[in-house]
This record gives sequence, structure tokens and C-alpha cells, in this order.
Amino acid sequence: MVVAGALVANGLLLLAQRSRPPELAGMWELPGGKVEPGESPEGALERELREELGVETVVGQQLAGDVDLAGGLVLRAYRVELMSGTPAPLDHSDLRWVDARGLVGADLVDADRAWVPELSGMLRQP
Ligand code: DCP
Repeated sequence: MVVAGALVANGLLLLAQRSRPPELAGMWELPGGKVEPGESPEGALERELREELGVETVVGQQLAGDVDLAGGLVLRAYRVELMSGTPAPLDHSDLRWVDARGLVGADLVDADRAWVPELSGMLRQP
């Protein structure tokens, strides 16, 4: 399983720009990564966000609908709340906070597009 986090603050969502692999580099995603053996999905997401963004988070509600990825992986997204730190692109090319218009206009990885309608509703409208 792969887990991803929707970090919303002040009506804006944090997007992260992938640096790899070449076919996904430059595209934007909800940050996250693979669940390791023995981890819960929530624990894995908190670890990934600590490693990739340098922040402490608490994982909240799951977004609706898991997404099938290539290679038999399943992607699941959760709301996450920022507890401490300021997100930094420790593993990504760049970070960006988007409102509803910015999310719809972003060059997202395909798998994450499923959540755009649900996420847009949580964000500041133009
Ligand atoms: N993925 C996705 N959308 C996301 C997060 C990940 O479609 N919001 C996909 C991209 C990859 C797979 O999930 O095909 C695994 O993601 P990562 O490469 O980010 O995961 P890890 O960082 O754990 O992998 P590794 O350490 O192997 O690079």
C-alpha cells in the first residue's frame, strides 16, 4: 500500500512536485510513500511526511476511494493536520500551497486526480 497526505491549512492544500521517476518528475502529488512491513498506514504516513517534509503531523480521516496503481499497489489518501514544523522540500523538487483553482489547474499525477472534487470542497474558492 502507498499512503498520501492532504495537508490543508488556511483553506490551502499542500502539493509536492515529484523529482522521480523520470515519467513522473515535474508532476504534483499529495506527499507520501509506501507502507513498510509492520507499519500501520497512519504510522507510515506520519513517517513519510516527517522524512519528506520535516514536519510532525496527525493523520485524520481517509479520503473516499482507494486508487489502484501499477504493480499491484493501492494508493490511499488521508486528511492530515500539521502539529509542528514548516513543510520543506527535503525529497521533492518544490512545494506549493494551492486554493481550489490552483488544485484544478495543477499538473497532478494521474492517481491523485480522483480526490480533486473532494479536496476542492475543502479549499478556499477563488
Ligand atoms: N504515488 C502516487 N500518488 C501519490 C504518492 C505516490 O501516485 N500521492 C505513487 C508513485 C509511485 C508509488 O506511488 O509509483 C510510490 O510512491 P513513492 O515513490 O513516493 O514512494 P516511496 O517514497 O515510499 O518509494 P521509494 O522509497 O521506493 O522511492
